[in-house]
Amino acid sequence: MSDLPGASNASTLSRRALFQGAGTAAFAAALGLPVPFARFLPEGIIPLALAQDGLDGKEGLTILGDRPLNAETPVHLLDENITSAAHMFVRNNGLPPSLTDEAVANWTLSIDGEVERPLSLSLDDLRNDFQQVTLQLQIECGGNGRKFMTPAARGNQWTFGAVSCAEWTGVRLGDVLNRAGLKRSAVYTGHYGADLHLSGDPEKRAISRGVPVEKAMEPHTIIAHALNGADIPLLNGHPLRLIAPGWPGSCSQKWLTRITLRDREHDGEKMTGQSYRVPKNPVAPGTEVADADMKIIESMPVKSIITAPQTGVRVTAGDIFEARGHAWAGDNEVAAMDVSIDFGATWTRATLTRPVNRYAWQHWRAELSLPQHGYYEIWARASDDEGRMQPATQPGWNPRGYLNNLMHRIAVFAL
Ligand SMILES: Nc1nc2c(c(=O)[nH]1)N[C@H]1C(S)=C(S)[C@@H](COP(=O)(O)O)O[C@H]1N2
Ligand SMILES: [Mo]
Repeated sequence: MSDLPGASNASTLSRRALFQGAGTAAFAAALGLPVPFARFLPEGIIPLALAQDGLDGKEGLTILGDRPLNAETPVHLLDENITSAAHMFVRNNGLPPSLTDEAVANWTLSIDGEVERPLSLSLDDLRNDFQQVTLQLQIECGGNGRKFMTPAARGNQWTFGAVSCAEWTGVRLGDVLNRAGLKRSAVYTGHYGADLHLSGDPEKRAISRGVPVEKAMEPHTIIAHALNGADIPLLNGHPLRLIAPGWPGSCSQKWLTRITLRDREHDGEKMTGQSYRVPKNPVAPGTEVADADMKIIESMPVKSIITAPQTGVRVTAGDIFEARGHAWAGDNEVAAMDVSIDFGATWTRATLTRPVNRYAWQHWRAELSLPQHGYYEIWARASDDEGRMQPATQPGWNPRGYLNNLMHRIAVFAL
């Protein structure tokens, strides 16, 4: 069902077992050892020996769950200016499609709904008939940081690593929509992908989200067929995915097969109810909020990470060392980056680059030194161009734990 390409070794077998929930016999086969207490292993718990073994084409990711498969990137592995495919997090709501060469060769993207001329485009059509663009675009899961919400919110307990900024190549969604001709009635998109609902029921959708037409027509919203100059990894949406940068990652449909133009807000799977929505007005932590009092998340908030040094590092007191990382701000630009070595009592301005293109990560660096032997933390916080700054603790609590842009901290020991 969700077989991965290149199935030839034991580790791939283990992954296949994980995907298919094939159970403990497959775990034992993959480990090459009996698992005497396998009958007690709770469902959904992956033997560590296999979890460490990782995922095809991925390196060092922390697996949060296997059905659906979700894996985040330890922050120090995000140190690259352009996230490599191996370090790109994975967020699945369902089961990735099984892709044969034939399925990829015959891939079509349909554009329908409120358009003058419905289109059916092959990968070659997209490559040959439209201007190709290459952009560095950040994608952050709406639930990144959920782990730090109090009271806790249900869902994947992402820490800081459900974010990436890679170099994507593809075509502007706006160019494709202009080719189809938007009717005046078109106000929202609805996205569909080839993955399966967790139940395996082909009638059900894992996720189908959309964006207002203004966001769809924005020149950085693209249909991508390549990542860092190569095919997109299967787990990140091969052979075609949407990227609506700066908005919750869920707007960036993977394994893209169809975009339908709607004459109203899209109401696909995970567009309604409490999914990817936050209270219209702030609520006290723990409050239950009626669906009618929730609004769809659009731009993600200002945020940053410290990618070096790695938390727990040992440095020599008095020596100068570099701290660095990245910052981003949804639809906005990051205007300033500050770091502190004294638990936020004083702050030093870091050097911050401009984005190479809108929606690209901005990179920051600061030279630091610690006055004497002891325990320190580096705290880092970004401010956007409208004066909004990352909070030291959780921002507005919301029922599903979205948009947690609290600042990142690392531990440092001075010898
Ligand atoms: N078809 C499809 N597209 C999807 C998803 C999915 O489950 N199925 N997950 C979404 C969510 S919630 C996020 S955060 C991003 C994650 O992208 P990545 O897995 O490539 O990092 O993909 C989005 N696109
Ligand atoms: Mo997400």
